[in-house]
Amino acid sequence: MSLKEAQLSQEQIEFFHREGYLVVENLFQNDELNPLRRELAEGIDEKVEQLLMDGLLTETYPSESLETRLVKIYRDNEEVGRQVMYYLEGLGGGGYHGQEMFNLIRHPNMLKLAESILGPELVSSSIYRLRTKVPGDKMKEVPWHQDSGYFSSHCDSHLILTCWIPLVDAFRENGCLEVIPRSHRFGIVEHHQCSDKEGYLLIKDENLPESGEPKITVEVKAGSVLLLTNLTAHCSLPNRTDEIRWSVDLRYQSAKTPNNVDLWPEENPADYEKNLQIACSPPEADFVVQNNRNPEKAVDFEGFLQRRKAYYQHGYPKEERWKPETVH
Ligand SMILES: O=C(O)CCC(=O)C(=O)O
Repeated sequence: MSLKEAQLSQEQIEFFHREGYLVVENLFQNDELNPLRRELAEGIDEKVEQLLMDGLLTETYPSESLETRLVKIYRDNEEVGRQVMYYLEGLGGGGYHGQEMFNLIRHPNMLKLAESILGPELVSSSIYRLRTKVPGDKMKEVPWHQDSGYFSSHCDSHLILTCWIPLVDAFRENGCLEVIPRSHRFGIVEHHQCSDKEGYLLIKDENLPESGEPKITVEVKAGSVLLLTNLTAHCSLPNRTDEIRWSVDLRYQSAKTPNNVDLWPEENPADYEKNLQIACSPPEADFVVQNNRNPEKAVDFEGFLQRRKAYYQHGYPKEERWKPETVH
């Protein structure tokens, strides 16, 4: 898609605000996602090589595709398969920070699309995730939630745009997302911590926002993008195929909304308090991706790595938002 076409139409913008989601078809030519796919395949190579040297695996399946190689490794030894996955994803899913991930976050079509909804001054955050959805892995079935459930409460009234980008065609059988249209109109609802999936929150069925709309299964082709608001209730289905459903979810917000782009973590109590009050996800680094008045403020790859590293090393706590009543 050309840059001009990546600009959403008025009709698309109205649909997004009314329904709380929007699928933007063919934002990328399929080969535009290949550099990231290649980089991920190289990451798998690297880790597999290391595990081989450590004597932890014998068969490495070098001729398998990105969709199938890890599945084979998992089937031989789940623990080893998880090591490869966590090497890429990081434990919380937000660890991946290769050059091609950054290139996707800064892709002109992504910025144009985000600008259509959020305006020209754009901040992105490290609350982006790489999802390696291995067939049958229950940990990869994400329960019903609103993204705001994971963010600080002072950001509930601000729009944080989730851009869910499958790297392969995503459909019901391989675990695409389900969404409740118009559910973003009811504010934040109560979330609980999942006891069988550490780190995940869920909305109990009886607390799901009653928009009157039936939930829908949103199938998205590789190259297309699903947009969600931070209050849109959604979940992801099980992967019942033999291949991995790879995807990334990126997040953008207007530079006018709370963010920590000007704050560098220091052992300074004033900054500590300030970050808790301003950032929507205090442990994670926000960074400027587009500033038309001061283009030099947008980070380059080195700046992106530097900010991520500084926040990772500092380890800011999050708001304790939901009481630790656990639900399966
Ligand atoms: O990709 C998935 O399976 C879940 C994604 C999700 O829940 C999110 O992006 O908030």
